[in-house]
Amino acid sequence: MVVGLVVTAFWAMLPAYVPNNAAVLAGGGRPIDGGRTWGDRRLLGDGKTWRGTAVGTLVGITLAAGLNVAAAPLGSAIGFSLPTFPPAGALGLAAGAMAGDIAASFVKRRSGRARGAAFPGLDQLDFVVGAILFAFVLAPGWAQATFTLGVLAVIVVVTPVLHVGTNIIAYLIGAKNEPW
Ligand code: CTP
Ligand code: MG
Ligand code: K
Repeated sequence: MVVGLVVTAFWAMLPAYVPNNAAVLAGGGRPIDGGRTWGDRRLLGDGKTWRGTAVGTLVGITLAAGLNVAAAPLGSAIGFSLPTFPPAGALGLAAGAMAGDIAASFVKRRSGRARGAAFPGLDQLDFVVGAILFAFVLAPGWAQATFTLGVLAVIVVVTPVLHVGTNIIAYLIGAKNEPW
């Protein structure tokens, strides 16, 4: 029962988890804010780029398409029914994850944090809130059926653990500048 919830939650959130990591690997180039400032601070900073955002979103959508193919055979092999992703749901999760992370950078700059500074709590959940919000806007029926209260509860607990773990690995292999 609980294992089923965890498996479903993890699977349903994969198109939101992977874009962040893809953006880290693809990052660089022109910043989204074009270097603009508000007061004496950047709007978003050099850590939010067009390339990272575009690649992250595309990787998330592509991953969702792959998961759609794997859901039935893998699900019956492990004995769980794994959700599939309609195009609007996949777009919502991937683009929403990127948007949540971008919104968090705006909050970080406004609160005086430099690029790369940690903001515990926000760092681990910004993309989750963005992804689920966008999914509910773009694919409401699917999102309601997929993100039940139980699944949402698991996501809020499990995501920070996964996020911290992934970022430490990304830091250790040299893909990320900070271990958060
Ligand atoms: N990245 C990107 N575009 C995005 C998100 C991330 O290019 N939309 C890349 C950048 O190279 C960024 C790296 O991934 O430096 C790490 O992402 P993140 O930790 O989110 O950014 P920070 O550099 O820490 O900047 P911020 O403080 O604004 O979060
Ligand atoms: Mg960072
Ligand atoms: K971030």
